[in-house]
Amino acid sequence: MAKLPILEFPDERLRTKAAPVETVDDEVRQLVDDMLETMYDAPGIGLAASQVDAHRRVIVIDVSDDQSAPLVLINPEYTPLDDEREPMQEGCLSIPEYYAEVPRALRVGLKALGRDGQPYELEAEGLLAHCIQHEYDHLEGVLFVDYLSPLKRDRVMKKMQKRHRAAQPA
Ligand code: GNR
Ligand code: NI
Repeated sequence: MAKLPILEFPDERLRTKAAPVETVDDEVRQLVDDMLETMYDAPGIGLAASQVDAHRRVIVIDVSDDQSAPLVLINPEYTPLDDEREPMQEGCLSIPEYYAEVPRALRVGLKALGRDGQPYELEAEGLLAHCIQHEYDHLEGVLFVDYLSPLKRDRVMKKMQKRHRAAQPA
């Protein structure tokens, strides 16, 4: 397994729309395993392939407290199960040290392929439901700051530019 570098906002590669996986082969399983290692190391509760510059429809999630419940979502599709949207504080490994409330469906129905290539379905609520929607957005090139006001998004942009300048002194 290998830890992969995570792209950071406003890197334009995060805006790439991910392509469906045609076959869950060794290469895809390797990507899944590397993504799990990267997510656990970060640490985060989810990671989309887009964030590690692999533009395929692959997501890993683990919302457990002890890294005991890895979920693999390949070619995921979800449907909101409520009309209501519930705000929840979100963060993103591609936008470090920034948190904001994002309204999302409280419950979703999910269909995806697992690491074994077999289709499965589940219903999720709360944090897991939010996380599924956040990760799915990454596959579409959407980031949670896109839901904020232009003023707030501008502030995040400046903060990240400052962070990247600090990381590469002239
Ligand atoms: O680690 C993460 N925490 C989180 C908290 C609330 C809603 C979504 C998330 S996902 C995030 C990791 C990440 O950036 N995934 O793309
Ligand atoms: Ni994210």
